[in-house]
Amino acid sequence: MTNKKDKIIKLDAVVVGAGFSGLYMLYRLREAGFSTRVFEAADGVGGVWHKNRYPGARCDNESIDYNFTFSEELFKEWNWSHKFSEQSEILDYLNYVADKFDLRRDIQLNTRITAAHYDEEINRWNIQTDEGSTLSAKYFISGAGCLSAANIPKFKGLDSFDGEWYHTGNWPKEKVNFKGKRVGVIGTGSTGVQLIPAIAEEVDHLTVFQRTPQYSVPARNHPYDPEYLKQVKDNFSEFKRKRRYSFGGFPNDVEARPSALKDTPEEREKLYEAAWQKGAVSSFFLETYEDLTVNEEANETLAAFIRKKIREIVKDPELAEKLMPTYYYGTKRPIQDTNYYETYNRENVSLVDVKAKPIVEITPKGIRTTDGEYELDIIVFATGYDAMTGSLFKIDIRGKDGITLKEKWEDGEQVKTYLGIATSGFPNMFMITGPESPSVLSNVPTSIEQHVEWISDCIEYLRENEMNIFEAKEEAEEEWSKHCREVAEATLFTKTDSWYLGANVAGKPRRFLIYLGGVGPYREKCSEVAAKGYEGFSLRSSLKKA
Ligand code: N01
Repeated sequence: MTNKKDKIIKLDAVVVGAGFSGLYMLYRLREAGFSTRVFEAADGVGGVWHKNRYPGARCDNESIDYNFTFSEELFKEWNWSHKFSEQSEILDYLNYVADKFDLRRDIQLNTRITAAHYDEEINRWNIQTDEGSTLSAKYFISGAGCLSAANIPKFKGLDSFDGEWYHTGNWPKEKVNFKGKRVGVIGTGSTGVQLIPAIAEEVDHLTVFQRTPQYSVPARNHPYDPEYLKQVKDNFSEFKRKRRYSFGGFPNDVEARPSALKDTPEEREKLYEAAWQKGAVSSFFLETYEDLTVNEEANETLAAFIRKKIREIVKDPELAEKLMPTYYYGTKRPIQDTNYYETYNRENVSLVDVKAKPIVEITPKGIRTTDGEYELDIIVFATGYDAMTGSLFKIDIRGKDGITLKEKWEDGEQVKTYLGIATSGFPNMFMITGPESPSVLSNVPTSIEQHVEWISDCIEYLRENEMNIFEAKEEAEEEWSKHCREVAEATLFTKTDSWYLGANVAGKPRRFLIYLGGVGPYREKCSEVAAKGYEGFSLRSSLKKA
């Protein structure tokens, strides 16, 4: 019998992760004739949508916008039930995609890639998996996602807890029974805000441990009108074009008014109130006026409007004050909800301000803050992710001279990429929605499609031109990183502690790793680079053919 460890599997491309990115990457590369295999640590396809099964999980982008457009047939035959679909429906969709395009035969589930080392001698990536396989690939492509490495704060004593605990990003498949239980939720980001109302009715008592009060706006989710879906589908080409060239990757860019400060308070109120009543994708509020993310005073007009709404909804004025957000609206991920603030009017829900009275430890019985001990049966960590770089750093990635990605990015003074797609010193490695691309500040499937198409075109170009080394040039990434920082620093985004900056993870260097120049302009820049023979990248041929 051959020992798995002795057998080296040779492939053109190895792709990490079977979410939106990995599925489409596999489809494109296979269509182009490259031997490709996707490795997925979970026991099913779907990426974050496979793992985020917590109660209340649903998409907070509009369903018809949040899907693939590479296949008109797929787009037209899939019917979303609601404006904001729940997790199980998105997971069904991704499974449907995997089956429709016969992708499963090249996806290896239950297998984590643990290491990927570039061998300069032979110009190949040596890749190890946790079940002992060794692979040799020309191209190493990460579709690991920006928000997949769970952030579980290192509270003292977690191991001693006698009850059950869960992180929302690794939710079990079996139903968690909250009935009659005293439940503590740590975290009030997009996830906590979805989860809290969804479990409040079932639990005996819910204690929310809040560090930063959040702005949230009503989603007003509803079943889709089939007539509306038909209209969108009938205009597929226009829908796709708009999505690709818009600022945020959505098909309907809103016509923002120039400045919140140029309208009268009454005009502003009318605009904000209309958005509040309509319910919308939360980022829509930022599109009411052009200066909301760059001007503190303008931002305050919207922040004050939402604070007023919180005071109207929450009946206990003292509690309402505890829920009052103070940061610049939109500089943490905008949130939308169904009955979030209303949930605090329930008798069985209480709020603990852990900024004022921090969590000291987890005890066998529950959570101890500086104010006392809260006895709990279940603790839910809705504490988010080690975003942007966490999923890459979970793999031991080494480029030229054995330098690890972590050494290059974290021990160096700055993460540096060219276009968020590649980084110097790591030839033939590509990142789908990598750091310094629009990624999480865009409609993510739009950005994934753009990167996947750019990467597969690039790999085809290398084949056609008989080249086998592709690498970002240091000077190009230097310039791009500087540009990314300058764009971000001209906004209010860098003035708030958020996961965009890595501020949610203790000890993580504070860097803004998302390109804020807009999806459309970014796409044009990437296309221009490709049209100029991949300017800013070094394309060459190794002596030994890979
Ligand atoms: O994570 P978060 P999330 N002690 O980082 C708190 C996407 N998403 O899972 O704000 C106490 O936003 C932390 O407090 P603070 C979406 O992009 C998409 O909610 O850092 N509290 C915060 O309240 C989203 O933005 C969908 O002070 C601690 C919370 O935990 C992203 O995922 C749905 C703490 C974490 O909030 C992440 O959202 C859901 C500590 N030590 C999520 N550490 C869609 O529908 C952290 N917190 C597409």
